[in-house]
Amino acid sequence: MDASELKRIAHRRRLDVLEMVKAAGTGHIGGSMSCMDILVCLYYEAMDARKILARDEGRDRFILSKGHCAEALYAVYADLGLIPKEALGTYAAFGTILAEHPSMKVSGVEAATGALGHGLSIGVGMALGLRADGRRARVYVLMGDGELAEGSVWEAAMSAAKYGLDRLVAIIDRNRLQISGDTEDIMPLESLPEKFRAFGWDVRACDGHDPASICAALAWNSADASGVAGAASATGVAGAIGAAGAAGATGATGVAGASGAAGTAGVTSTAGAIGAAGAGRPLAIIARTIKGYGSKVTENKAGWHHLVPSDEEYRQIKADLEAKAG
Ligand SMILES: Cc1ncc(C[n+]2csc(CCOP(=O)(O)OP(=O)(O)O)c2C)c(N)n1
Ligand SMILES: [Mg+2]
Repeated sequence: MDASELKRIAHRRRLDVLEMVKAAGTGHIGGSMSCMDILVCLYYEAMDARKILARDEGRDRFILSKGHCAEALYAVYADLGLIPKEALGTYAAFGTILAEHPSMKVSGVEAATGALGHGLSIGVGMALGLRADGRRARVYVLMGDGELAEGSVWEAAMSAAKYGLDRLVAIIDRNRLQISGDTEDIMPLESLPEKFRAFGWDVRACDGHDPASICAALAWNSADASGVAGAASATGVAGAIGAAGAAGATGATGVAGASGAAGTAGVTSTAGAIGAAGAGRPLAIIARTIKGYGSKVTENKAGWHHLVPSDEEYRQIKADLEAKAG
């Protein structure tokens, strides 16, 4: 699908989110709007939606670790036909299955989330299970950047590298805001790419509101992705970890010796290596986003993490999104 169509689809799904939150009188507009382009690129491009609809055992798995943004996921599910469109009107209502955080009662949901910091561990388990079953399916985990303050994320990151889970992809919605303010004030994350590399991961960066950029980062073997990956991840440190791990070297000499060659090789071959079975490194994609994306009313304002628009704000946000949705 072409990038401008993906972009329009994402804006239409943002309109669905707006309707859900306004009707329910609750919801997480900020984080839902920031991750929508990523969700659309995953479900309409990167993953095989037909296999997901058929619950095929070989389907790719997606885990919304930032489960507070369930309404964004429901909007995509309804459009794909996983749940009926009319069900969106029951979002967060008493007795609904479309609760404010996703549960496995909802067709398509692979893991119940909402308590932050667990999705990556679940993804590690799924990736191990799929590999044990001889399946080549991929596991994608979407996390918020504030969520990365949870220590369990880094335990999972270590184990993903230890087990060489090269079909596991962590996507970070890097909107730089969490519930009460700037991530760098609350719990500084930078340098995030270096943290993931130090944990033995490949790292790519993308513009989380540009479908072409997101899809390039999600691509497994394309030349584009290779460029992104090379630019983002080829350092002596990453190379050293990969090479030393592969060789079983633990001594300082082994790491230092591996650093130059492996670091250089990473520049050209990282994306290819990710696609190849047994290459051994999980992939982190850091998607630069804007919280509340789509309307000046909501963009980049921490308060919109969990606010409900007034009637006037609702009209303005709707007009802004409609102008972009086409
Ligand atoms: C374990 C846990 N602690 C606290 C919360 C409350 N909480 C819900 S959302 C949120 C902020 C999340 O920020 P971020 O991960 O950056 O999400 P986004 O900006 O994408 O909405 C917090 C602290 C939670 N859901 N789970
Ligand atoms: Mg955030």
